[in-house]
Amino acid sequence: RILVTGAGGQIGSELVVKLREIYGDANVIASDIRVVEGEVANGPFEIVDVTDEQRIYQVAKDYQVDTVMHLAALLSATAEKIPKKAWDINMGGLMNTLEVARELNLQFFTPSSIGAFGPSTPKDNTPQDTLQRPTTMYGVNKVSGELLCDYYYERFGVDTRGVRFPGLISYVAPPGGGTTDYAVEIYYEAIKQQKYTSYIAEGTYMDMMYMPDALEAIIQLMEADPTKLIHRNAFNIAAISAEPMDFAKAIQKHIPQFELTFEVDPVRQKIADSWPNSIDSSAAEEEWGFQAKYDIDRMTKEMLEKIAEKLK
Ligand code: VAH
Repeated sequence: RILVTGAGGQIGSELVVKLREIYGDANVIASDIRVVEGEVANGPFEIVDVTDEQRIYQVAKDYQVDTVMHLAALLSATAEKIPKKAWDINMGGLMNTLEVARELNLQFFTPSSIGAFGPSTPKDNTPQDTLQRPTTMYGVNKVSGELLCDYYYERFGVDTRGVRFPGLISYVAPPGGGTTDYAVEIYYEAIKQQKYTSYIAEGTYMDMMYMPDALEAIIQLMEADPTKLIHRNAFNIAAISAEPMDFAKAIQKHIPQFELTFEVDPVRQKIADSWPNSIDSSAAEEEWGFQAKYDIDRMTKEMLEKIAEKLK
């Protein structure tokens, strides 16, 4: 049985559905700080505030879970607005969930991010093992989280595993308070108004990934043979290195009149500028067979079709 925290978020809302398809509804317990609508509600659900360790322990014990996928967190732009609260939730929640995993001997997944890299990290084809001096609270949380998860593996033998997610693009639940959210908004605005004003400047490359590839990566990593894993927290995974104009060009193949303009948000631009342009995922490919399936054209076709359906 699997407990998912942050099940109402951008990743959680789709991961829970996919896990239930694979392992059965009753075997995937969704949890979040507030009640969640939609498909996630079609199976076991519990209110869990990850800053309450006892509550996490109780739910994990009651359902006799053997795995926890910890997704509850504040994303980069939100974390910059409320850094102390971001630390309390992102690090306090992680420590609490790791402690429960240690006490109940649970397999453990939590995502890191390209946000775990900083301005002094090599920007192109960022290596798996490299300098990580992030300059955002979110980045500090992610690099600390990677170290904490590796510590719990080395010190207590907790089977912790993680991936450094690029900006994730999906049409089910919107991201909340991320820097890469423009790459989701652009598709909704393309359908609604055939135009979008990007808060990230032209020419700003970041690694992006379509949600189906992200979900596949989580499941593949968690099912990987542990004797093959040289790294654990966390693996670089990459799919699409793109700047706003790349999305515009891909959209214009379907909506020729689509127009992209720019009104840069200095706060989120600063965050984006501190992150890599592209990352190297060879360690994940070699150690557990990671392979992204969606490029920007295949993702764009599907995103526009699904959002058009959703907004009917
Ligand atoms: C964010 N979507 O923008 C998240 C992610 C790499 C970006 O961490 O904060």
